[in-house]
Amino acid sequence: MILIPILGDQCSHDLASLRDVAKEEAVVLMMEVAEETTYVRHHKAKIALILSAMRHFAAELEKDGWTVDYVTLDQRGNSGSFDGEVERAVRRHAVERIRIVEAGEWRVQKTIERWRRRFGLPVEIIEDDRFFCPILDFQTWAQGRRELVMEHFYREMRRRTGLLMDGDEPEGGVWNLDKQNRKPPRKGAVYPHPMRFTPDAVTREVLDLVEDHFADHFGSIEEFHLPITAGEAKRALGHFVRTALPDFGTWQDAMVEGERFLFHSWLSPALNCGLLTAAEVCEAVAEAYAAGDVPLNSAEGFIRQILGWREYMRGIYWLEMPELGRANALHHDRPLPEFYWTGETDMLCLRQAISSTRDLAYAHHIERLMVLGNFALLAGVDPEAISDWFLVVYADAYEWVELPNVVGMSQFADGGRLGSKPYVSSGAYIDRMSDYCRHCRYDVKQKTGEDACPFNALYWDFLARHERLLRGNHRMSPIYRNWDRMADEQKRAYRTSARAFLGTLEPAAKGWAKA
Ligand code: FAD
Ligand code: DLZ
Ligand code: SF4
Repeated sequence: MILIPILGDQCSHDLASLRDVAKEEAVVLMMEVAEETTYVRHHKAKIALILSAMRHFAAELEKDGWTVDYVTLDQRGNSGSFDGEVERAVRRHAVERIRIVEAGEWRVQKTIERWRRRFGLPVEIIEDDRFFCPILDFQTWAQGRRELVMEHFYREMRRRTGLLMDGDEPEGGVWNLDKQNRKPPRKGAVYPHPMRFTPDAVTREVLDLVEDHFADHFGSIEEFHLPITAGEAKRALGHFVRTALPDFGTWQDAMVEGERFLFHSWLSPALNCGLLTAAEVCEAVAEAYAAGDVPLNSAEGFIRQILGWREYMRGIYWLEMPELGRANALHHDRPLPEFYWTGETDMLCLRQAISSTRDLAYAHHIERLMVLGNFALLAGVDPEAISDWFLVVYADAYEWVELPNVVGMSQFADGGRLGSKPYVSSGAYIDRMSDYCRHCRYDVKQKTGEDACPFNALYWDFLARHERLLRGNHRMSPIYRNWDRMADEQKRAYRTSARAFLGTLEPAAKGWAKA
């Protein structure tokens, strides 16, 4: 018998381990295990999504003729770990070999690599071809390059896949239309909403289980409406392409009070647990463009997120692990402020992003980068603490995509290997790209003092603190020239204001992210 363990983020019917195997010679093993539900104390919605998707996927496989050995979280004898459950399954079935698709996370991959020795059985670890770029291909691309520029990687991927290509040339004659994609919110705009799915009996049972077992985890599941089967995810994709994609590009960076999604897709939870493949999503977008339903700036902007950023982040993760998990180039050591968990802060932009995160396990990209990440970086929060937070709170968070985004892109903790400069801004950027500041208790126009937007003083204080490292960066030098022109008194006022504000931050209680 061949044992085919399928992990929670591998709920894909075309999974490589299910190909070229006779169904009658195989047992599929799916395991709900405590180790995965609590290695960080995930948002309740993320646990609900994974367990419900796994249960639905197992039922679909059985319908399709596979024998599935499904271990539920509450099952008697559940050992609580992948190791323990594979060991029990090896004893239950006459297993001759194990066949598994490589794990998404480094920690789990290391576990799988020990199985051959542990169980004394052949273990076939198969490449995860749901990604466009195999891990080894990325490593070959990265070899010998001093800078790993995403845009260069992306162009190579466009050529390789033929997506939005006109022969050897990019569709429309340019590779990247981002210049058209930075518009602030438009007054009176009406935003579509991602498709919502009413929980069925299986999902309702999982939601009850989550409330029972994980009551003290962060977040709410009252608004749980995510797609949990491939069929639902496909409908959500179609709905997005019709209703939001045409405007996705232009308002990609905008933020609006009370609007959680704007023109974003909210497809990442389905994509990352395997209900949708990256190819399926990119092809749907390219087809909509070819049919004339979507402008090029939106189609290109969206495809770049998946074919470019998503693949690039995965490549970086496997290139840089395990060191990436410990990176702290700026030597930041401030504990995460408690308000990241409670939402109790007067800063409206942060309150908005945190309430969306709590209620939906979602915040869109620019909130993650320029509000939540920006604040943590300016305040000097320990990258591991903010990374744990990001891994806990989003339904799409798996370490392979979370860590490079947080530690690399957002916190500059890799010293600039991933991004050529830190993503930092004062309140002016948030004011330009949102309508938040109008209703905030702080004044975004004031530079220093108790009523001034905290981002303003924190921004200059950050630049002053890290002058030695950052002044030489050619993309930062115009900013340092502004600093140089500033009167000493002004500089001192910024630094005093920043220190006073930082002194008010309550450190997070222990136990939110990890037991
Ligand atoms: P859309 O705006 O609709 O974008 C479409 C798709 O592009 C997304 O579904 C996603 O698959 C992909 N994408 C876009 N940007 C990125 C990116 N930078 N890296 C990888 N894929 C990208 N994404 C995750 O999937 N998991 C995470 O844990 C995660 N953590 C992040 C942490 C920080 C600090 C930052 C700045 C970004 C993070 N991202 C993460 C990337 C991005 O913010 C999310 O993919 C996106 O917000 C998901 O929402 P959406 O599906 O509505 O995206
Ligand atoms: C995220 C998650 C959770 C919460 N629970 C499970 C689980 O019980 N069983 C399982 O197979 N997978 C789960 N996952 C997803 C895994 O963490 C994910 O598949 C691995 O981290 C990938 O390496
Ligand atoms: Fe955020 Fe500052 Fe604007 Fe308030 S004033 S919403 S803290 S950027």
